[in-house]
Amino acid sequence: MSRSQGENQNGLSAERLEAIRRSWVEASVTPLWETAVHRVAQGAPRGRHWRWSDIRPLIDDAIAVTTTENAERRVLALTNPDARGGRNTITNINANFQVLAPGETARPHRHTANALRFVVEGSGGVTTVDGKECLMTPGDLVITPGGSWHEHAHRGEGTLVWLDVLDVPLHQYLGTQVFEPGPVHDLPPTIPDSAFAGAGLVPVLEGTQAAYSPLFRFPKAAWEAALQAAPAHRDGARSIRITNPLTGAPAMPLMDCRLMRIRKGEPTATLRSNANAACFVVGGHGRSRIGDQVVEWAAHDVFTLPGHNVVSHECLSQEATLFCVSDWEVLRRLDLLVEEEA
Ligand code: GTQ
Repeated sequence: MSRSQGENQNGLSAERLEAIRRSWVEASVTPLWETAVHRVAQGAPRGRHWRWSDIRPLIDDAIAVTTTENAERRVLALTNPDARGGRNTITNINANFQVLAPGETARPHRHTANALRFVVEGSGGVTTVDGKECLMTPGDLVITPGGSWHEHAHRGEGTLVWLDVLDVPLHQYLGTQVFEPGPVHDLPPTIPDSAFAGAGLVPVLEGTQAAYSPLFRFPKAAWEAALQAAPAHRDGARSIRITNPLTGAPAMPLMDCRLMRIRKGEPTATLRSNANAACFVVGGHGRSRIGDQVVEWAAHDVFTLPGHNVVSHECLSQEATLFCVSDWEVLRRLDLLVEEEA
């Protein structure tokens, strides 16, 4: 059948088609066949990499630019154009560097997002979580679970720098992000860390417990000892998870935290997972294959492992330690986790 000019493939006139389009807009409907939702996946996103050698000078500049009186938090956020809106680090996870100069404090607040702090540089830091003081020396991990009051102080010398990892993107997506500034009020009861001094020995508690670990601080010496003693996997790597000692679940419900140690000449088994991770290089240097990409990393770099890629890590120093935070537990709980050795 021949089509007369001004008609489209359905025989509609240009005017009629235009009227239909206007009616869609007015009715707030969208023709799904004209959007990309049924597009076949174009392959996994690429990993992103922030080198410490690029970031470290920016930290001194951040101190020059603002004070903690002006800024709620002096934070340099690691932003990735591939992650929703270009403001996040990776799907479901943000990683940021936070900075305090000696004598500075970051005022108390709380939010529904879970956060953790992995100390990079400087000593004399203290994060107070629901009234519990947690010392921050390099390599220490401090969690500030969703809903807990937290504030930071630098009572030592030199610049204090730590990596913040938060599940903010997930809360943005779910619409559950709530922020409350201090002053602190309605502090919940907490359990002293000494109640967990023996591995596997936990107090019997009355009432309902929070969904997160009552231990907020995981000192470097403790995780180092556990990591060294962990049985090696077939590929030679050793890994530990940071858990809630009362339940064995992740220390915070929506972020899975692991420390992994790899050694020279023993690349990790290739694994494909649909979980998304942000990895901090605690020490050593090496490279990671992320799909067909190779990221060469050194101490204190941050890189992302976007889900669906085949991933393997390789150490180029004697040994290397990676701290990786992922949405693994979110996907697992939703029965969405897919992992395979590839
Ligand atoms: O220290 O409470 O990196 O509220 C982003 C938001 C850190 C914090 C961040 C925050 C914090």
